[in-house]
Amino acid sequence: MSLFYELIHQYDQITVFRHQNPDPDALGAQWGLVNWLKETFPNKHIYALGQHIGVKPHLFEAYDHIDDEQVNSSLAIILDTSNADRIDDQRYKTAKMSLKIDHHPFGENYAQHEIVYEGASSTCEIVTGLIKTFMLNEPISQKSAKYLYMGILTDSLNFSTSNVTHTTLENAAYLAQSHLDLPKINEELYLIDENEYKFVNMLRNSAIVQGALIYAIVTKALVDQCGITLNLAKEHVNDLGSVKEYEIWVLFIQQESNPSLYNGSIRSRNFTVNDIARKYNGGGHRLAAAVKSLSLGDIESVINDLKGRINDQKNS
Ligand SMILES: [Mn+2]
Repeated sequence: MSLFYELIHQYDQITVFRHQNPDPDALGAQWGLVNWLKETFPNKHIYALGQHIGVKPHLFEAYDHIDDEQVNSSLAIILDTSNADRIDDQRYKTAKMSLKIDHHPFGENYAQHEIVYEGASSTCEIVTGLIKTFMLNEPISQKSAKYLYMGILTDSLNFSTSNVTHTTLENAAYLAQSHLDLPKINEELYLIDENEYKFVNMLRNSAIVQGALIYAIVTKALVDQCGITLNLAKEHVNDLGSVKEYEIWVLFIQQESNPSLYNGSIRSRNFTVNDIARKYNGGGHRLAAAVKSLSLGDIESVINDLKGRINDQKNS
């Protein structure tokens, strides 16, 4: 804990990074931390780095464009990212000092210092805990609190995943003290438009069920037909979940840059899936993992491995 404060006190220039194709946890942690640092240390220079924007860019802010020298002299804080390759802006390497804050398992040691809690339901939960201790439980600004709350809410699927603990709820309650408009945050995050609605219907209709496994392969042609993007389609993996009979659900999405390859998101309530994901250029959390750059043949192998996992556990 004290590591975080010592590092922050030591550096007047702080650069904040997160992973590529950011989800609301990566973005919420980044913008929550950046705003809180700016508010708390008005004399320091704080920068948010990255190129990729999330699927709801209007909910977050515009990145800083800074030159290499400014990165060199900074403390780099890298959020929600377990492997170095996935960091959006590789200049984190040139920073004077680096600190990783994350909740993903099986990480790589790319930073000089680490604050990693695999048990945390989100990176925002960890960042909130650090800030809460620093603030001696005094509330932070509504703006910073809202960003952090969005990450806690989305990564924990509205406080429903197995890694939600009293700490998750305490940290969310701490943020709620900043007069958050909770129904409005829910609307901003979860209301979908008609195009997305059309997509979800098509997704559910085209999904393939094999025993307790359900999966769908989403092509560019399909999303074009619905008027949405491949990136947005990926956010809908859990539209295949919450069915009692399906233990594992998987969404494969065609790559924009190489249409013969697909990325996938694998989810389960009970069955470990990240060890299988690691065999297919991926990884992630025990019950929520991703695979990358798969041919249709690879997809078949992933499906077989996942079916094997279901059979093994049912027989054991
Ligand atoms: Mn996360």
